[in-house]
Amino acid sequence: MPLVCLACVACGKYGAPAQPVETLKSVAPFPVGAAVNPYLLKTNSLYYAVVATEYNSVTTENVLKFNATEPQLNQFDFSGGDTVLSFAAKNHMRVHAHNLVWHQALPGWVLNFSGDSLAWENIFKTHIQSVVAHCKGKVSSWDVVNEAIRDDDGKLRNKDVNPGDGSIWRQHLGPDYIARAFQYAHEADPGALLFYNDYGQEWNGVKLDSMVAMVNRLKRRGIPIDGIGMQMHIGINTNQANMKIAMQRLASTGLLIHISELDVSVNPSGDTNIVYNDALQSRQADMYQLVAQTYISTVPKAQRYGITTWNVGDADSWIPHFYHRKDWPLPFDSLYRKKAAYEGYLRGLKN
Ligand code: 9MR
Repeated sequence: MPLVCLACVACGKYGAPAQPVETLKSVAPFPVGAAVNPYLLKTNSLYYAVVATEYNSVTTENVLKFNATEPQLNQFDFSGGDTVLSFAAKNHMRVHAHNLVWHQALPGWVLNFSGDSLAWENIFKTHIQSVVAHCKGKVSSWDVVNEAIRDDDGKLRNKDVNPGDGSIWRQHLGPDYIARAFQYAHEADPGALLFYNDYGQEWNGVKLDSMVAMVNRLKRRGIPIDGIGMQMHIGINTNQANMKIAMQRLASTGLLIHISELDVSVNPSGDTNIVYNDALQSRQADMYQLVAQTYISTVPKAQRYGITTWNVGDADSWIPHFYHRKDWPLPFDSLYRKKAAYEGYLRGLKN
């Protein structure tokens, strides 16, 4: 028998349980999530452990998008989505599903589809209702319509008007396609919370005004919309005052507010010689802290749907690939170790 100091036993030092370690979800007064992908959940145990330990909400990054779920007309594929849904169920996590209607991530058959407005309405409604029905009972919420508003004038994207990044849905279904998307989704799963999700609210006042007006119109008409996703793909120089104004304006609709795709770029200008030094890491930590604090101080408690980062570790981020630049936008590094950004985020969530 080992020699044991009785005083230590009495004071709890000997064999005392380790102090509970703080995690994002243990300190946050609302759900905290990350966009995840099934490939990493299956192949990387570090990734799996970090997601399961730190978060209590997940968003499906790509696997419930149109091109993944209906790659051919009326042929549905939920393999990737089901992996994420069962991971979440096993770990008692909320699932925010993303997304039903977007002008991107469309399969070739939709882009090449030809038919009258009735035929277009049919593929639109069938897609929404099949995907929502499949996930019914396993997801809490949906991004029903994603990024429908233009950056330059706040009008609806329309492939007729801006072919490069216009919406094929607005082109073929008319401006009220947004309201109908919410109605179709609600019919298929009346229990799911339904969100409009977009980016740029913190830097684009025209777009912010247009978004607030749009959701207020939908609400007045009794369209089943429950929340707004504020993506917040921001950078270390993002303007604090504008961020707060955007949260205030969105919250003034009375809807739930989800910071839905947060990441903080440290290299927005694409400097090829950039070094991710202590100064940059600390500015990034401050920005993560500020976002969490601003959300807490600005969005009323009952309207806080939570904060979700877009991916988990720097190596998974969409930013370096999409912008062809070096960047480290997330709270975890490429080996899923906590960064200064994580500590800043934690501080902000504790606020
Ligand atoms: O992170 C996603 C990336 O892996 C995909 O290639 C891309 C196209 O489907 O979409 C990215 O996620 C986007 C999200 O769905 C909507 N808001 C912007 C996100 C970053 O581009």
